[in-house]
Amino acid sequence: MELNLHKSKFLTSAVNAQGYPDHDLKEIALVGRSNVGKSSLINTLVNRKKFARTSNQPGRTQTINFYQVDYLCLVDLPGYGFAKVPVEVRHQWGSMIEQYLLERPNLVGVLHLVDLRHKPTADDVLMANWLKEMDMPHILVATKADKISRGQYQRHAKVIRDSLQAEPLLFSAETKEGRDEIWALVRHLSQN
Ligand SMILES: Nc1nc2c(ncn2[C@@H]2O[C@H](COP(=O)(O)OP(=O)(O)OP(=O)(O)O)[C@@H](O)[C@H]2O)c(=O)[nH]1
Ligand SMILES: [Mg+2]
Repeated sequence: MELNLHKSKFLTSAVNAQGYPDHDLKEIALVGRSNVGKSSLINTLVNRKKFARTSNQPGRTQTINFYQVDYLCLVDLPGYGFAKVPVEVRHQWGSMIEQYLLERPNLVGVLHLVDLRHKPTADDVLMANWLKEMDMPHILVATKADKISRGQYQRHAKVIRDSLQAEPLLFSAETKEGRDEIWALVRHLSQN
């Protein structure tokens, strides 16, 4: 079913289950390292520049943010693996993400974002394995494709494929490459 993007709105931010919205919407969550482009991807999906907060500073998104888009809900999670965040805060974020992914009944699928330019980190591998173990439907997205020349796409995609055992969908928030495919897959996930 097509989505009406005009029916997009920020719902709420939460740091624990008490703060999650009380609704029946199916949720698709975005996970990935800090600064990988989770919030930017949400903005690209809804065709708005400042819908989800983005920043050059890794660690911008520090809460779980819920965005309604018509009949479904996109969930922007804090990024993992940012070394400059104090270790206690990292543990807090880790448990925030984990609790959401493990316990949220509305969750029907996950977009796992990695940076097309870089070899996946140990945290990326952990997340990929965890999603598989949990049998969580998920889509692997390689972001910032505009920063790589097309001639190098396959070489970079192979590094990700070899490391995470999945084919990444290439995406750019700058050029909007991959946007329509992601929407099609997200709609598909929301039918689960
Ligand atoms: N060139 C380019 N820059 C991007 C792209 N996506 C995101 N960025 C930039 O990368 C930086 C981080 O983007 P965010 O969307 O805030 O990243 P995030 O994953 O939400 O980060 P946290 O909230 O810290 O976890 C910003 O400066 C964005 O403009 C992209 O596809 N291409
Ligand atoms: Mg963010």
